[in-house]
Amino acid sequence: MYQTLLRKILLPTSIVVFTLQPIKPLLALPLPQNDFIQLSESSQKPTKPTKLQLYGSLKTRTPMIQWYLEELGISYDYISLDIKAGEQHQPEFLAINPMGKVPAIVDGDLKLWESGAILLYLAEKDQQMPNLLGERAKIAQWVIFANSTLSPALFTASKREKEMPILLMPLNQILQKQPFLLGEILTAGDIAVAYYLYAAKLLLSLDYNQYPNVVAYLDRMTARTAFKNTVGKR
Ligand SMILES: N[C@@H](CCC(=O)N[C@@H](CS)C(=O)NCC(=O)O)C(=O)O
Repeated sequence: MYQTLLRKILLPTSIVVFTLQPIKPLLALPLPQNDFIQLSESSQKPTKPTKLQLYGSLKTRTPMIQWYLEELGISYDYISLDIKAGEQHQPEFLAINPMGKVPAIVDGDLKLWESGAILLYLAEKDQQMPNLLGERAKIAQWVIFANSTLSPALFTASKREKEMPILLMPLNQILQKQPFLLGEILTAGDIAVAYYLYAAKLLLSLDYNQYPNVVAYLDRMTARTAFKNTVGKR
């Protein structure tokens, strides 16, 4: 019986154990470098990290995006398009934004246009968005308000007189209580709203003197270093 046990179980096991022993340290060794190179060349292309690219033009909404990129400390390459010469309608740019409008960004595989969407993307990218769905929606609310309600109200002559008090009075009340639109912290919503308030003041010589908290807000926003390095320079 012992002989059978020795022959059937112990002997084969010990052969396996002893045969594997010298191999074990070999398994722990890294593969030779060349093997790694061949492996990665044949199975997957090495991905080169690329810098975010911003396509834009000076007298457009592009500086608003530059302002936020600067606030967040995100480095980027700027590709300037000559809007007057129609470079935004060239096939190279239409492949990025088929609508032929600036600003637009390319970030890795992502091509994104619409200034509001870009601001919200940058906030997400830089982990500036709160965890709570409702709080994230509030930031989107202000960005969309700036683009689709405030900007047309300020820049459309026929709307301005009627719309300005309707929008600026509540804005003035909100800014009486807090330094930024959503409280103590600057968000992408502040960049969008302050940008349009500033642009309308500059381009149309609007004054907001009836709304002192809006004036103080705009003074605070335009005193920021990131603003001075971008929008303020144009
Ligand atoms: N709602 C868009 C507006 C984009 C837009 O109209 N961009 C203008 C410059 S601010 C443009 O590219 N104009 C050139 C053209 O229309 O050919 C956004 O916020 O990005």
